[in-house]
Amino acid sequence: MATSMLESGEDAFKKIFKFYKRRNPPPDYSEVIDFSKGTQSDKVFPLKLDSAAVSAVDGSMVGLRPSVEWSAYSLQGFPGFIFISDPFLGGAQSFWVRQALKSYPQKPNVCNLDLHMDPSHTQDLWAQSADSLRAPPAGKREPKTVLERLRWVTLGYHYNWETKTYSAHHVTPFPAELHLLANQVASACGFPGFNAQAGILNYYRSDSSLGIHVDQSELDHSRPLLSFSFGQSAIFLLGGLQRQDPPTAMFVHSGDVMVMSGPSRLLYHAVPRIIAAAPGRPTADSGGGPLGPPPEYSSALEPVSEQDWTVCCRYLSGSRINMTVRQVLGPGKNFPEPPTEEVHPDQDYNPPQESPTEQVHPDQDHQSPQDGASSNKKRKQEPSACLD
Ligand SMILES: O=C(O)CCC(=O)C(=O)O
Repeated sequence: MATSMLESGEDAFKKIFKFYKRRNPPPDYSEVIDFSKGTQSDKVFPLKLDSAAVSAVDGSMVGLRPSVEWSAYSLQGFPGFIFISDPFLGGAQSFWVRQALKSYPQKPNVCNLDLHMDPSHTQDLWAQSADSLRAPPAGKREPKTVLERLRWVTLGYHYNWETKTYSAHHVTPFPAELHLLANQVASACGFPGFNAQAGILNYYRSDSSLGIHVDQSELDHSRPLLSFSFGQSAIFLLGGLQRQDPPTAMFVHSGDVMVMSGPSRLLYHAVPRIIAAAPGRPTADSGGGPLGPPPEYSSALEPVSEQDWTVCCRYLSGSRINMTVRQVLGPGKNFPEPPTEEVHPDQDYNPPQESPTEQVHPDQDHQSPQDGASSNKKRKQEPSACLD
């Protein structure tokens, strides 16, 4: 959508969000930046990261190539925004996908299903779903498995969707391997000592979107926000400090890593659309492609069995997983005692929404996409109202 078509003073972000969310007719993607094509766009510049930050040995511990080999880019007009085009070793994405589906939804982590399901039914979503997902598709519309009803998981300091805050009183151990992954990526981007303290995993179906928001609930904004994507592709919109600033659209593919830091840490952003990954991209339907079981050299990553991989492939054939990792507190800092109003809630941060056409779950919030994207006021709704 040409920026010249926007009127001054209007909510340009909302207009462009709706443009890319539109189903009929589908949007024109010609202006969407594709970092996998390198510096094809004149807004994209190669970025030199700290080549010594992630060695071959350190990287392989978490499935990363050495940082000297990464394709990292900056984007004109967005200082502090870093896009790393799939820095993972061939096969290593499968480990992270399995973690996101099998391990991270487990207790004591928190997920959307906990809000309205009996605890005995949210104990092990993988075990409840694996057989159905392993079975060949029956052709007719099948009821969704609980894994397919997962919309978000929180890790570490658990984000409270109602108060839009983190608290010292609701914290569980942050997964060590994800901490290490985040630490290595952050180091390469110039943030040594990044301490992953909170994670929000978003699980998108093909018709999901994530509304326009700013991540500002963390108490220290000098630390970057890291984002890891797996599975189907998406359109990601990165805007400005105000809704009037027109966002830039970019494709995010499986394996891509985004870093929002410095002046880009508090920018509006959103995901208006999930897009089927192009053939040959490392997603579920690429069969024995690059997202297959990890190779021997990533020995620190527990291998993904064929059986588990079948489940992941079936899940990913229509889904995208995004893991954001955040440092909540500055180095050596604690939560203020007692908590004060100084905590700034995320504006409009809500988990991914599905389009109102998919009315599978009676208790799902059928908020229209426009509602999800248009309001700039803080939402006070119950988390369960906007979840599965
Ligand atoms: O799914 C994405 O790429 C974006 C996720 C996001 O914006 C968030 O969790 O704050």
